[in-house]
Amino acid sequence: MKQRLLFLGPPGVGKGTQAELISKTHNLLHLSTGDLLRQEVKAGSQLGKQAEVLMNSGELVSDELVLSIVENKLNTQSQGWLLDGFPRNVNQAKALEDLLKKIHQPIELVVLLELRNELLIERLISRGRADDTEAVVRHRLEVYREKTAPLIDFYSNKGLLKSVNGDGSIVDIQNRIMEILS
Ligand code: B4P
Repeated sequence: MKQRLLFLGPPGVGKGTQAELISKTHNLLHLSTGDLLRQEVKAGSQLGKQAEVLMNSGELVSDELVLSIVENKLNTQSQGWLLDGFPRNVNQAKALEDLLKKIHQPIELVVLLELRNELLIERLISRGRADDTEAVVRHRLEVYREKTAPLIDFYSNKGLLKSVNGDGSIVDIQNRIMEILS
């Protein structure tokens, strides 16, 4: 069973939903940079204040800020982990590679969740978070295509990537992911 996983895909595809389920059933540390940033925003920290403006406009938060969060969590980690929503661009992916080399914990599998734009927009707008208005969602999708989608080739070229259809019930998608983890 694969123990060091990365979930990749556009906003609203269900990365967070599936990551939570799979990390529980497989006893992995679930590390969502989105959740960690939202915690900082809620706590009103300096970091949270910087992140909030960017998140609410659909932009990515700075690499420096996100990397400091992830490094702290992974450095002390001995069990398996599931990274959800990180890395978000090639620079973050390269920094992660360096960090994982240092701690001798290479990625075992990158799961790419896929879904067409109309369904992504529908799901996010009905969720209704502060960054889920239609205009912001459309911008987040553009940011994804431009900055995050290049990671598909990045990981595919390393032979690490498997795609999963993100259309269907939560349980169906969970089963599809379980199949490729064994
Ligand atoms: P994230 O928190 O990562 O959120 P997301 O991509 O919008 O959502 P996700 O794909 O996890 O969808 P979910 O399961 O929730 O990012 C938010 C922001 O944080 C970014 O825009 C950025 O500003 C910042 N950020 C985060 N990481 C960063 C990084 N590394 N670098 C820089 N900035 C970063 O599902 C969406 C909805 O669909 C939910 O309502 C869910 O209930 C529903 N759903 C899920 N599965 C479904 C299904 N099968 N059928 C129907 N509905 C479903």
